Amino acid sequence: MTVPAAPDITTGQGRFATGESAAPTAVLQTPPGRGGIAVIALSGPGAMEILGTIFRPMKSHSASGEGVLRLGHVVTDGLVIDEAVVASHGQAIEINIHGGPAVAMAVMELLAGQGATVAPAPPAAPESFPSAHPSWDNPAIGWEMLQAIPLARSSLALEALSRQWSGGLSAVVAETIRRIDTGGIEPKVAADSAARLRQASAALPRMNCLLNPPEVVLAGPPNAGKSTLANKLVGRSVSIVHHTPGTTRDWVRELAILDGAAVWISDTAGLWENAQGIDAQAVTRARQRAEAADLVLILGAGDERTGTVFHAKKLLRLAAKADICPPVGEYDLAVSSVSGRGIGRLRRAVLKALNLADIDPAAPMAFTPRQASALESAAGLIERHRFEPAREILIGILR
Ligand SMILES: Nc1nc2c(ncn2[C@@H]2O[C@H](COP(=O)(O)OP(=O)(O)O)[C@@H](O)[C@H]2O)c(=O)[nH]1
Ligand SMILES: [Mg+2]
Repeated sequence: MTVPAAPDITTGQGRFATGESAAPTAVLQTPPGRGGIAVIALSGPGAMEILGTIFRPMKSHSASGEGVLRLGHVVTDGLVIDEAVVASHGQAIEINIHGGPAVAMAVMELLAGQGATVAPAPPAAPESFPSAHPSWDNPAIGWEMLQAIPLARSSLALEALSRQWSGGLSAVVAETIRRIDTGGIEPKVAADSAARLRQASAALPRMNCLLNPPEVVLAGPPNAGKSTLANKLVGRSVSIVHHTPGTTRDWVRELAILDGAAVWISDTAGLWENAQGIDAQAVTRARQRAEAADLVLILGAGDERTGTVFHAKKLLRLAAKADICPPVGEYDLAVSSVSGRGIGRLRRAVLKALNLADIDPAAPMAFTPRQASALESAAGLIERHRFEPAREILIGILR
């Protein structure tokens, strides 16, 4: 059994059923990545009631009225999600929140959870978005950022993308052009500039990992604690945990956010030998997923055998249930989903294995092949002191 899928706020699919036919509609009106303000329009019958469940006005702003601006907080379970300014015109309510896109998503999910129908945003008018950052005149990077933003599934990915536009990649390219223009490229400075451009280019695979969450598969014998660990890493119950071996027959895949970065976690049926019938099929599927995964976490508890041998791109061997089973044999990490032992280390080991550890979102990082290859070309030209053609290429990265 799995919990219902989280509402997809871009299509409105998978929202929770309310039993009512005419639910209010929530639309995220600002394109993601547009600075620190997002505007959500909530309208239709019942909109005010929904607003009442998520918005807590400041005491001085408690009086509502036609067109009155009210300052307050968006709250859930007593926790403040963001500061907001709310204006209402009849049943049409405008919610202005201050947080970036990730906060906007959280508020949209909250509204969906309260029964609002999430409607797609109106098509973005390209001219309405200032795709060039005022400091860098970089519309090409701004456009590529807008293309990539829908792929971002974590706040870290969003931040890394928007920082390349507002600094990072744009800044390193603009700074190199400035050095060339001021004629100050001595051999040492040229080498330094080239190295910085190459470093930004070499970051493309990491950006790809950030934007396309890698696949992590949990494998190991039945009852080793795979489903419990999957739930622990994802942060909520998605897999059934049961002491009866073989409970998870098919795989369950969920997005986990590990220290800010997104990875897919697949919980599989155990990889055990001599399985019969439907179990044999489940085992075959588990093995196929494990072989295709970017990383396999193979669990064994106590002296259990870690099961069938298979080929994995990367493997971490976990001694599971470390609270009750003293780790034995060869393993990389001892973990317990119950006591929490080793879980923080496991998160870091997973990120390290996937090249996602210690990402500084502000560091210059290419996020498209176009940027990466242009950076390489420009670096090569600068190393050979061919500054004019390098300058042309650098300008081309920005616009
Ligand atoms: N003490 C302890 N029990 C665990 C731990 N992880 C899982 N279990 C228990 O072991 C049993 C099997 O767990 P489950 O996650 O379903 O194993 P799976 O078959 O590998 O998916 C369940 O009764 C769990 O509650 C752990 O870290 N410590
Ligand atoms: Mg299981």
